[in-house]
Amino acid sequence: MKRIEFPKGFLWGTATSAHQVEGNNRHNDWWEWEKSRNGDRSGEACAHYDLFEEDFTLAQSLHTNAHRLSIEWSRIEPEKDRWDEREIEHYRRAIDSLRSKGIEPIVTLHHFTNPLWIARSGGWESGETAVQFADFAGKVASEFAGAARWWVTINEPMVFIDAGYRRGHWPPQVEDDARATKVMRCLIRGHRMAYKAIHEATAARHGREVSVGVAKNFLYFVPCRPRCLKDRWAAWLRHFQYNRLFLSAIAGGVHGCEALVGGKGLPLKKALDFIGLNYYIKDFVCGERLDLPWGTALAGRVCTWEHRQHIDGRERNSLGWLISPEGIGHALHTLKGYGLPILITENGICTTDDSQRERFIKEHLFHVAKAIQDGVNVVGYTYWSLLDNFEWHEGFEPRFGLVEVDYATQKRTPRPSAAMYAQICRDNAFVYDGT
Ligand code: IFM
Repeated sequence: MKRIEFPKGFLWGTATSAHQVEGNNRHNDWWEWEKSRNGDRSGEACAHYDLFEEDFTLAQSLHTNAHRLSIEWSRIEPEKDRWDEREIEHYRRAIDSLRSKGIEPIVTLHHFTNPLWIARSGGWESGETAVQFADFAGKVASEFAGAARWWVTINEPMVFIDAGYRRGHWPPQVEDDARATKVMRCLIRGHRMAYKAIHEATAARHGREVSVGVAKNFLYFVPCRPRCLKDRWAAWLRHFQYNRLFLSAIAGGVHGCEALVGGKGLPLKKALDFIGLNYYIKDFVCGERLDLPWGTALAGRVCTWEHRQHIDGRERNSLGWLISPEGIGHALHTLKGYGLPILITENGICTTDDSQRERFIKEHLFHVAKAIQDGVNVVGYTYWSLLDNFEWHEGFEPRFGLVEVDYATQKRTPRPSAAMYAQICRDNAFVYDGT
């Protein structure tokens, strides 16, 4: 048994995203796409748009001091250059509600959904989208930066690219590496422009410092056959492309040079104040198709090699993802190289066995604490998710919440894991009985 302690001032929180919890986000591309497919539609979701006060009171009862939420672009700007003041007021109330409860808001600006007018004018394949996104970011920052210090521009850019433009199971359902590469460049540009816009707007309007980052999903890639050189090389390259390239293109310094191999013409100045880490799983990589020419492999494309997960009987979540707590330590040590504070913006599990969630949280936090002891500057942890919610194309079945949602009645019931997490948040420490 060990007592694991965290640094003073550590941020303990939960995370959600607008489309997954609010309900009735009618003006975005997901809403439109959901109409035409078999499967759950987001619909009312968790009715969090109306119930945010109750939900933030729950977050407060968990002794959290931070909460990550996203602002739905299609609500604020339902048509090009038309700002909806009522929706701005809604988010002002939500952010103020968090602050009044002693909970630091962490505001995400793009969490997978796009306003329909953006999607219809080319989405993130159009160079204009980065400009529009920066406008939105500047507008929102000028409204809320007095109340919010932490800003995440884009959530999980590589997931957005991979699911929407390479594997094609999310809108706009494209399966094309060249188009995926183009989207990656536009997202990098969008992040960089939004970074500048947020800083400019907050300095001008509020004269205060804010921290702007990206929420970067990190996969723990390991070679299928640890002794096979091809597999090891493939795992390293996949790590380079998936985990590092996007960050390197915005982190500046020597990492900018790394990004240069990913694409010509990327600007290399620093545009990142902290790194948001989203970590869930480990993935096995095999190198059978490592015959790709170098140029292709290093052109910044989303990787096209086969990679597969071993069916090796290890622990999985209810979606079949392979759980690997040590992977979060690996991610943190990798990210340490960027020399920026790291905020864990997502980590969580979908399961119907709540004791698995408790174990998951403690095991991951154990590795987080170990990394902090090794000198990694981790400033906070936000569990995904406060509530069960709409898990994109997987619908409502996966249960990620500390708090159970009955979708028929919208009744919230905190799970035992919520009480366990609350105790960790309150004590800034926990007793670990694992190995
Ligand atoms: O629900 C998602 C979230 O929107 C982004 N990160 C991963 C979560 C679980 O899949």
